[in-house]
Amino acid sequence: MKQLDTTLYFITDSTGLNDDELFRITEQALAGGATIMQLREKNRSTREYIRLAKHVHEISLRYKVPLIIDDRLDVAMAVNAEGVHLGQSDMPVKTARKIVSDKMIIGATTKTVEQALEAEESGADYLGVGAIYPTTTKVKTVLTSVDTLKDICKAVNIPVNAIGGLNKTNCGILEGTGISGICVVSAIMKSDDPKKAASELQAFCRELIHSVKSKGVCK
Ligand code: TZP
Ligand code: MG
Repeated sequence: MKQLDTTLYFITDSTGLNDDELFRITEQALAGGATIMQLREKNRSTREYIRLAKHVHEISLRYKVPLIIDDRLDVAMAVNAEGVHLGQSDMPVKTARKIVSDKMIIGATTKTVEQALEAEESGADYLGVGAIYPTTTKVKTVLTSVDTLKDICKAVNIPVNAIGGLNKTNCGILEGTGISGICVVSAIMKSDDPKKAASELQAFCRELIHSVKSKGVCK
């Protein structure tokens, strides 16, 4: 298994932002303590996606934070990103793993124990599970219960991150679930002070995971 720190997984959303604003928020999120990040672009041409990914990768390399590209293995490979994140309607994890070596991080979105086990078996390195709360970020998703999240954490041996509507005031609900971290978009992207938001979330989340681990609740 890879040594991945998914404690605070920052995901971008460039909707309504120019490039400089996106890069500035990305830099602040990483300076604040995001431990892994994803560039998530839904409405860009391949060329634009690669252009942005190259630039964001220059930033993430400076902070030694792994960059994951959403949906597109080709874009991830083109910019030498550290990983790719695949949903249930993207390239299957097994297919992606045939194309790339074990070095490439592959993440998968899963909503059931069955999907989680299949992703793990196919070579996924971590899972994103949610949405835990309703989200204002543009995404096709349904809510996942905290019980299902717990079941998934118990069923697999790879890191599981919760996602969806999470912020520092509501992620206490995740205590004892067995997660390795949280994924956030708006809690950082829409903050007036993204660096502070990332720093607070990281500290809170580390405490949440550590306190549970020390009680022996999760693996
Ligand atoms: N998948 C499930 S919820 C979600 C994704 C990509 C969006 C999470 O965004 P936010 O703003 O942290 O709720
Ligand atoms: Mg996807």
